[in-house]
Amino acid sequence: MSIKRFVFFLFGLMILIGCTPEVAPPAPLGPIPSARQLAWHKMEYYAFVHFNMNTFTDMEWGLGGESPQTFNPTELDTRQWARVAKEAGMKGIIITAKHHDGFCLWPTKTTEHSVKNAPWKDGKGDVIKELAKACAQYDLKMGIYLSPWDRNHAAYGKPEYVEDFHQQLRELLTNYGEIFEVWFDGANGGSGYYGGANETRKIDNKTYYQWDETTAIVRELQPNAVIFSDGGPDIRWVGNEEGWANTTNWSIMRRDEIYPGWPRYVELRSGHEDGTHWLPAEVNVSIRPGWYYHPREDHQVKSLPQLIKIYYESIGRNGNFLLNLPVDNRGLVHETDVQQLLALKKQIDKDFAIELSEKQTIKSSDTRGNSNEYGAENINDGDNETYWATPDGVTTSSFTLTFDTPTEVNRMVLQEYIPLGQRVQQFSVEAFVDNDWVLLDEQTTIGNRRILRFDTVKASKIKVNILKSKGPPLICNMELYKAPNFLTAPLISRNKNGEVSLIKADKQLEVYYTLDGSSPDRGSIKYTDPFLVATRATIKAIAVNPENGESSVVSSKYLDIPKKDWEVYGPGAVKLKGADLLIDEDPRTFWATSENADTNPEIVIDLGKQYAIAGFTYWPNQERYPFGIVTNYECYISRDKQNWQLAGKGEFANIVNSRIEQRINFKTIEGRYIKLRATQLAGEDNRASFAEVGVITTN
Ligand code: FUL
Repeated sequence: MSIKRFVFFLFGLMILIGCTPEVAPPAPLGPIPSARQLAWHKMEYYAFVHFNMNTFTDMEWGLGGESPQTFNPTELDTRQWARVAKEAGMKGIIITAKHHDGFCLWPTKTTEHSVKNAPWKDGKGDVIKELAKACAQYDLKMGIYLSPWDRNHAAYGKPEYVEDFHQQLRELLTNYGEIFEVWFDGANGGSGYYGGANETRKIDNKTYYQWDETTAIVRELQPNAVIFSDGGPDIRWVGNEEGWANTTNWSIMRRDEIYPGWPRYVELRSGHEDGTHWLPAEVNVSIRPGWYYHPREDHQVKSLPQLIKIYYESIGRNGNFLLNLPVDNRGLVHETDVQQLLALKKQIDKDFAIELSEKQTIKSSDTRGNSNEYGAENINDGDNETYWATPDGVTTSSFTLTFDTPTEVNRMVLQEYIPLGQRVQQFSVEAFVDNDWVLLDEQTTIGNRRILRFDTVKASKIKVNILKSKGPPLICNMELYKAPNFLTAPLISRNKNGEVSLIKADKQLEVYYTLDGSSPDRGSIKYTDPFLVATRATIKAIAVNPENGESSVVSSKYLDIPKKDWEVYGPGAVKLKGADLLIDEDPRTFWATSENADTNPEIVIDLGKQYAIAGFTYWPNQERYPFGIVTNYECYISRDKQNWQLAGKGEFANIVNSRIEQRINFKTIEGRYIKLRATQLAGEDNRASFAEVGVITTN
């Protein structure tokens, strides 16, 4: 028998006796994740809680000289935080144990600037201990944010402070059970209280905190915890605080180039294709504009469409999602935030309700070793430890799922088997619809988890083409879903010309509206394109899901006369340049009077013709750091811009804390010109700002 024949005989015999020859597993490719990083990838979605001194001083960055007496929550209940996080589907909570102002939420031995000198619980409280207990009760993991920058510490800038910083870390990692993540913030603005010195201190972010020693402490005390900073060493920042990763997102980076405060931070959004270390991205964003609680942002909690977008652009783009909850000064997650968190959970549950690839057949012509061990059926076996792999050298390939019956699909989840490295550089997805292949999407990276959203197709097959990969692609999971149309009330917007648009969150929805104040239903006017509303009207609109007839809640907006012919003047009948921003129907833009304005800055609006005016509206500045908010006003009306009649004066109560539209009604006066005078402004800036001004007419 020749050698060749003998080998065939041997293989035949082995198959006969049921023992398939073992296929060598694919070799790891490039940097691979550590065990602690792999565990972190499974965390997926968890809460950040910014709650500390700033919560009581209404600041984002405290100065460091605040009195511990200021920290005094009235209803602090960490179990409420944990319950909310759990109900929202989160897996852990990271707490700001110490922010830049230096106040410590636990009774540290390193400083007097802590809860032990606060009135809360007579100085016997420990927020970290309470949170650790609550997390244990709700089966959540706990993480710690410890700011390296400390604006309170007298020795900040000297080696003594770093000793205390390390000691604080030791306390936090020793006394509160298991910690899953330690969060080091790269921010440093220099100036501070520093024990009363009130000066600016510069440190070298790369060397001052002795990062090697810092890492060693974490490894020693919490070997399973990951360390977050701009550049890791375990987890990286995603390079923005808005809640998105790039569509190309490598979990690897040339880590040695990165340090806290790295100026090339935009590269953090995509990672480095030629990375030297596993360094996956965490997407941190707040549910409100600020990280800390400010009553003035109560109306700016992110909407459901905003949160959904963030979900798909973080978790769906190979990142983990760290959503910040600014716990309020009672010590509770605010009711509005709770409502939005639960709305997000409900919508995500709907989107991913029924997995469609289960029990369907997946095949590929390129299977490593032609055995089941690396066959395509591993892709939908519900087990992420098994995966499809191609033979060595085969980096372009595809796999196809065949449905028993044509099935509607609009979401795809794809996962690479990352313990052996991230590989895929380019891929596309096709659907077999009515005997034709249709391209659904073409993208770059997959990584731990990629979620694609596409228009619903009724497909008999779905094919994933790996177009480019650094080595044999290893795919451990694919899921398919048919998310229902995203049903939320339409957004009503009107431009300066008076044209109204009704914006829907999902293009599959139908929108119906009325202009007479009655409740809209499917028999009302169907919206197709923007339309002119030239008179006063209350528009009410609903979105309807044509799939099941379900309708959204009603959105409603009062529209007065269009602003098409309006012009804005300053004192002395000068037309104000750029002031159109205060009559552009968009409260996100604003216009402000100039620096050296009179003590009572004012604007005059020419309405183009005479109306019966019965009031006005004012939107205060919606900027993150607003200025020039008018708190007290006088309003005058004139027919000729010469003779003015006082129509109303007063205060916009609570406008700084609640920056919503103000509506002031007065006795009807005929006139063409309206003058708004600011008799008092919030803050020290003497400019008056106007985000939007409108009138209320009666004819
Ligand atoms: C930033 C900090 O300066 C903010 O205050 C906040 O803590 C955010 C999460 O990180 O760098």
